[in-house]
Amino acid sequence: MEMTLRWYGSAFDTVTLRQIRQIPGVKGVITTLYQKAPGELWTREEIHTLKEEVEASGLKLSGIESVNISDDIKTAGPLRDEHIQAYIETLENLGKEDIHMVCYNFMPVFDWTRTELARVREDGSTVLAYNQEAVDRIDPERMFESIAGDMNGTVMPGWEPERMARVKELFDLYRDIDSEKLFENLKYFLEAVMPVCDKYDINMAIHPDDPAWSVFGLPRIITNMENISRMMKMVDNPHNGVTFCAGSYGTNPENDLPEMIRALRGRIHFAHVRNLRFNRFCREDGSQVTSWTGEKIPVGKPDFEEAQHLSSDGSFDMYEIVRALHDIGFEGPIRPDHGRMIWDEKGMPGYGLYDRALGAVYIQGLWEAIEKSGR
Ligand SMILES: [Mn+2]
Repeated sequence: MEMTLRWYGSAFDTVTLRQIRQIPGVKGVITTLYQKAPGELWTREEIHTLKEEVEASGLKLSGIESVNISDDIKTAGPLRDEHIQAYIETLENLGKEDIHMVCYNFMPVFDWTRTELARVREDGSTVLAYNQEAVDRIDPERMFESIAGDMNGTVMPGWEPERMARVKELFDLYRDIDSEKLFENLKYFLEAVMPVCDKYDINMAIHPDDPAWSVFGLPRIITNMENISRMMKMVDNPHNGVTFCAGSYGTNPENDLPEMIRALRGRIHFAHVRNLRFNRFCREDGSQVTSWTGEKIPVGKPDFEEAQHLSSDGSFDMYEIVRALHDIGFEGPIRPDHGRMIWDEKGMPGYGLYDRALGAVYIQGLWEAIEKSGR
């Protein structure tokens, strides 16, 4: 594995490349051209400039998160082919700049969904949290306003104000899109981009839907092993793989994360590792769920909050997650995921420096111990 940190670029991120360079073991960043609209072409020159900036700090540009997919591609809208063509050319330009991993997602309207960006925990840190009752109560068109006050003045990926101003229009766009149509449109997209991925050895790594269930009646397809298998079979190419995001798949406690990792050997191109704590969960019929770690989760509409990376602070067994990645011989970029806001840092919720740095070091500690104990 190659330890990395996500970085939004010098114009947007509160964390600097210099700071990232000083985190033990972090060799690269995962970044993006944050100002680019989905469907827009990334020129080779723009990519080259970004890469030079990263390399000047002593880090590697380990991959892109994300080259976003336009709504026309997701809904088979009138500009679909034009946007796919721009995506293909973007991949070509990335390949020429020796960049070989591209993360993307196929979520309708909202990117990841949380109801709180700064839930205060016992130790005074703040974290992102999700409460199903709050989601059920809220008018989706008001979703953005409800969390905008907690963004610390940052622009959050997938929650850009320009995009949220069009949220009603977006809901209309997805009115006739069910999960079957979404799968069909994903297939169309993947078939179109695989040749350029083959040519430049670019791994496409789809990010799961977060949380791993339908929100506001919108379809969500990248949620469990069955659906990932379907996605990989429908365009059967090793470059068609996944971002294994523990915190996203893990929102459903019935997703056995280590088992999924083992089943995905060879198709995990990027890993996001973080922990969360379940406060309540139940199946749709209201029945209790025992999570893959054996935890009996209190019954109720889902409520979870992000936790420290440490196993002891959340519901996941981080040792088992890292061990599974180690066992499958995972060599791709990995990053700590959302961190808590601690030590009075003000930054993009989930993407401050301090707690993610702690996460990066903890994951590497687990990795080292697993590697040495296996000898
Ligand atoms: Mn993730």
